[in-house]
Amino acid sequence: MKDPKARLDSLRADIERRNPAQPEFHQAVREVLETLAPVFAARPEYAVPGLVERLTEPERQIIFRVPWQDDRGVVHVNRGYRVEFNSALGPYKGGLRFHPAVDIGVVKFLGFEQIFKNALTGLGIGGGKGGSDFDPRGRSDAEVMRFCQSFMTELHRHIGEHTDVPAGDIGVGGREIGYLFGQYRRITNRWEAGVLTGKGTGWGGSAIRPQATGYGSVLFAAEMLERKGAKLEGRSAVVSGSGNVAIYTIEKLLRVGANPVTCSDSEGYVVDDKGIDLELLKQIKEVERGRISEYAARRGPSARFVRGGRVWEVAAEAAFPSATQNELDADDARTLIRNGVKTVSEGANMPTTPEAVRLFQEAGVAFGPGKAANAGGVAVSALEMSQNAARTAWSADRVEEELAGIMRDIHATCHDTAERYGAPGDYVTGANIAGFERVADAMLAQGVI
Ligand code: NDP
Ligand code: 2IT
Repeated sequence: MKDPKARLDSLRADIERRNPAQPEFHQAVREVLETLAPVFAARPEYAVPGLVERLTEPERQIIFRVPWQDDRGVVHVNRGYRVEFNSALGPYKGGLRFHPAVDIGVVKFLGFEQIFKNALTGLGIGGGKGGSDFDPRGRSDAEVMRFCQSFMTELHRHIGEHTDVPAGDIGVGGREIGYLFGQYRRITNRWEAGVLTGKGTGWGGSAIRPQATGYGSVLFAAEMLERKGAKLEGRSAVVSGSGNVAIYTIEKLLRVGANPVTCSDSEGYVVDDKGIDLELLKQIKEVERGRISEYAARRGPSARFVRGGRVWEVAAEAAFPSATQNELDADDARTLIRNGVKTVSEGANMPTTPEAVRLFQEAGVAFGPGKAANAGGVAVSALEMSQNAARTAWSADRVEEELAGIMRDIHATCHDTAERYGAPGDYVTGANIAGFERVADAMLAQGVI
């Protein structure tokens, strides 16, 4: 057999050839394969032909038409996706993204990452992802409802509490999950609470699910710093994005006594010298569904809006990329390092480019990859599934305690796995290998399927 590195390189070339024009998927696969050579060298049972080939090929890919009418009666046609990537550890699990940039390559990158992330939670969930190129921006509630109903009219036949359990992601929050759940219930005539997560707490949702990703990302950063004898308390932080993950990252940073000074959207960023005013941010983004430029206009002299600017130019000791993929590149990493950043925790999926990751690691910055650092969201989704199965609802305190325990375990698993494979402090290698081992063990035990 060829040496593991050469074998992985040739596998990678094959995957790129068979999946043309999917750059985000290629990037996600490359980042994982690059770190697996040591595990193939140390554990020949994983080097069996076909294992990586199966892991990088989705079990099922569904693409469908989503027709809907806007408030003026004009018909629009969007494309819907669900990629059911791997069910070795449990039902497919992962969010739905509604954003104009969604295509099959983006959904596959997200579904691929989700396999390893979900494995790291230890909670018995497989990996999947879906969404649409529908742009919810500027659409009325009624338009969003009609879109969600049309989307679910096709999706319902592919999902189920024991099959595939979607949730939110960019452009999909509590409002959309409500409309999707309503249509699923109407079509199937079943009260099947566990078919979707991120539901309202009055009708089967888990406490703390909206907070879970952001809270978890801050907990992961705190764990990384603690290993270095440092704390988040008293430190300044830059956060990108102003959606679900960013808002609850800011909330948790304030709770642990750190000072978050920024947030952003696709038009620019806000920097607030007094620290972000969480209530004002929530009012503008969650209640009014507005833009963050309004935050600066309403906050007073401590805040300014930098149109078209990059949040990473603001000096801080901790950075939380929480918007979208490839939003933090090598130049941004150099700026952050020059300004003394100590830790980076990925709230978003794959927000840091591979070169930027390398720069952080070379500079000794504690870097938490998304599949570990943002796993709190899907972990609480799995807890929501448990509560639904038992027809019960846990208190917010209980869920928050469980979340903290899960994030501590994920951190320890990544940390210890990296050490075991001779890469101490490298959470990217630790997360990829630990996630891979769990999925690969289940796949090998279940035969060639
Ligand atoms: P939201 O839709 O709530 O917020 C998304 C935020 O990111 C908005 O501020 C949005 O700005 C910004 N954004 C989106 N696309 C772009 C872009 N192309 N360029 C610049 N800014 C952009 O989504 P979430 O907060 O839920 O998701 C954020 C990230 O976290 C995503 O990577 C998602 O995959 C990841 N994630 C989410 C989890 C969850 O539970 N929700 C769990 C784990 C990871 P604008 O309004 O201008 O588009
Ligand atoms: O990227 C993610 O982990 C999510 N969007 C959450 C998935 C989920 O099923 O809760």
